[in-house]
Amino acid sequence: MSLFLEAARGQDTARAPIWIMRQAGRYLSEYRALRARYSFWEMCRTPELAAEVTLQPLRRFDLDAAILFQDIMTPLPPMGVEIDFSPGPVLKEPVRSAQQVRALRVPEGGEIAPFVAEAIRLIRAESPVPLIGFGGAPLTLATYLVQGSGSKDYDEFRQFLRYAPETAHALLDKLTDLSVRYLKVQLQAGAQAVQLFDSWAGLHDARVYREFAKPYNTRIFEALAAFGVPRLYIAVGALHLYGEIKDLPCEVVSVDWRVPLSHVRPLLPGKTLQGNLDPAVLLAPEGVLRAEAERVLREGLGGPHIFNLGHGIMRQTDPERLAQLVAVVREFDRRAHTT
Ligand code: 1CP
Repeated sequence: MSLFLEAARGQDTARAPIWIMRQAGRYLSEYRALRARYSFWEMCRTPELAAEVTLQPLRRFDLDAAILFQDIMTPLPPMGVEIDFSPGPVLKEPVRSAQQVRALRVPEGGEIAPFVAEAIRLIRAESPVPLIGFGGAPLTLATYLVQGSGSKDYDEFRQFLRYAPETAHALLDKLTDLSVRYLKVQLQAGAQAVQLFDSWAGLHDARVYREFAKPYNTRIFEALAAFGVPRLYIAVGALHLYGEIKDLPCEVVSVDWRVPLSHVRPLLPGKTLQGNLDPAVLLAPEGVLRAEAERVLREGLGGPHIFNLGHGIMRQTDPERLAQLVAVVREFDRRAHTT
């Protein structure tokens, strides 16, 4: 079995496997070259292009997992919403009324994104390492649908949860059904793990998380249990929510850079920890990069650890720096450091 899958299933491996959030993307010249010729949606919706971009970072770096090239917004247009990228998602018309929520369709799995299933088959035929499928968590998808675009503090969305809680639940319920169908399609096509991105969950207090996030995330993870693949979860800036997140039926929790892994370990009993180098460290000189990466590796001892960044890699990152990071992680023998 691969090191990534072993660690994701809870083994304290001799070396920490490594993959990088947003490892396919604009910091790579070969990505930018393709992107100059195709729109972002064209790249997502053409299986050969999506597979090619997924494989690009694996050709350059000795990574232990691949992540499907798509966006968290991929399954939403078939519900009846129009989304552009500039560069983040922008809704033509934000979804805010009960009537708009009622009008959203929940398509059958086969209708949602047939190009994704095909891309996964192409990737599996080529990739030397396991493939992680992914989706956006319902609360985070709803954040974009209601707010209408990226935002600093998503005030419209936070207001919506208070003014229209019933509409919010109706929306989250549909997004949950959609996500279960979409993620099942990915697993049936050959994805070997799934990560649920709850990027904006950290905006909310624990009470809001308990009401609007936890039951839906739980439903998704439970619906996928029968596949027996590792289920990964990330919420950014969410230390105050770990008392809830610890109960999610998933094997791995990805931690952002704000807190050392050793501090989080007792808060998430039984989970594999993933993370948590600050992506900004990849912009620092080589000596700083090594010292900070080794610190994260030491903090990750004492339980299963998958090395990653605390959030997505920045587009101004020099790919050479990522190669150095992979070398540092591969050299670090966790057994030699465990007393
Ligand atoms: O112009 C371009 O080339 C588009 C840039 C881009 C890319 C490369 C976007 C728009 N999405 C992606 C791909 C993507 N998105 C991946 C690919 C796989 C990989 O990691 O290699 C993944 C996993 C995502 C997931 C995603 N999209 C998240 C969750 C992860 C996170 O960063 O928290 C979120 C929040 C999005 C929304 C989104 N899509 C694109 C951007 C720039 C953003 C975020 C900015 C915003 O909120 O406005």
